[in-house]
Amino acid sequence: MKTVKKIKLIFVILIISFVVFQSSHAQSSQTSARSRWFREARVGMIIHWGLYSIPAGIWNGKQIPYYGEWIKDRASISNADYSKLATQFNPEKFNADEWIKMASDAGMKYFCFVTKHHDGFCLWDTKENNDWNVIDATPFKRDIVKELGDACRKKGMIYALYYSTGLDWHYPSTNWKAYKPYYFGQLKELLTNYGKIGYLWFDGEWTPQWNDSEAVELYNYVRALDPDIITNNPKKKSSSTYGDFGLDEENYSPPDSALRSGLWERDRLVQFNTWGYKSWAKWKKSVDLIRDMIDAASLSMNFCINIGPMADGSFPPEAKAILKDFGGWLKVNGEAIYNTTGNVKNMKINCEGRITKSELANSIWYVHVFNWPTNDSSVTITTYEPITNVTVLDPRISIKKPVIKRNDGVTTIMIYKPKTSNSIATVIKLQSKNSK
Ligand code: JFZ
Repeated sequence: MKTVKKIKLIFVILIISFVVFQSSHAQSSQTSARSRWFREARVGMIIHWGLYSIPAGIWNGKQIPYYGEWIKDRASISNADYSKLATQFNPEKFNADEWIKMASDAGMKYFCFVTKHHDGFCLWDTKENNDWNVIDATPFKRDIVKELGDACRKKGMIYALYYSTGLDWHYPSTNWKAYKPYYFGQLKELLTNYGKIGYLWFDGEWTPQWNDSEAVELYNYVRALDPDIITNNPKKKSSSTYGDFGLDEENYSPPDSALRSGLWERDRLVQFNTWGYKSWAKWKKSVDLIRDMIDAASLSMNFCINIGPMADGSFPPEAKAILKDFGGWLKVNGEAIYNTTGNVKNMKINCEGRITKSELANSIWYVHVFNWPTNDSSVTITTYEPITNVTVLDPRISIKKPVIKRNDGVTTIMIYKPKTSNSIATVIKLQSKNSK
């Protein structure tokens, strides 16, 4: 009898811990081993590239508004006309190693590729269809998902994948019964044939055919294929309450209050109002994008920059220039972004800027000064921390000896504006006696 009771008890404990584990995985992802690479990496790149990169925002001579990758929908292009794009897809300048080198030189630690967008076109050698993928339908006939994965591994870059789960205009996701085995089969290919995948990004969960039970089944299916993988929230991507991280996607940002808990990735465009390349869309300024990245880090969020390469497989020159600026800034100041957290309380600055804190060592903070105060030209930092050491990360910028005062447990640090400062952000490193 006793052993029966014991067995029963063990069973109950097992069931309870299973339920607790299931419901708490979103919270635990903030500290779990699975998400460690994500928390350390802080910055990545995502690529939107496919058949839609050929018209690049123009159809029948007209500029088509909204996202370039939505052109089939926004210009009401027939299936027959859209399919013709596949016969033209022959990006002779595509070189996976060059793309990954550009990402790496820009300071990016992970690389996410859109394997299948809403047009349903597959950029890998899928066996789930024989007419709507890069091998069977284009003259190019190269497995792009594989080439990029190999290039990432050579460079030590983490490889991540985007897959439009809830929306497919080619194999209609509205016919759920038929579509489900199709996309489950495709996810199996992507997660088993292409080496280790850092994260999987689901999309289309905002469509009417998508529901919560599909999302839960999908998440469990993917975790069974790869127990280490992390994913965005498959129920609602602008939330971090399910799955492993939420997305602060440009144009669909969650409210600030939502960003205070959970893991997050902020995604930003380099061209206005498009992810896929558009020949006529305006470009953003590097300074705004880099400050957006710093702001994300100051909120403990990752930052992922979106690039839409051109139809020939090359990056637009404007994108290259932006990436060069990221690389230049991160090369000197990366210490203040990688392996840091944000949400620093107990520290205030009197100018426009942000604060991050090292996760590698105790008691090291980074103050990112955007604009120096114009009135008295000195940055003042007040904190409870017993700061003793103040330096600038950029060796080309020299500051006068800062004034450090400590009164009633409050440290006040005054730093005079240097002759030359970084026009994006000058990073000041603060250390206390407790730093190690
Ligand atoms: C989606 C895609 O539609 C878009 O093309 C791009 O791939 C981006 C990364 O993700 O964007 C959204 C996001 C949210 C909604 C619509 C499109 N929404 O809530 O309606």
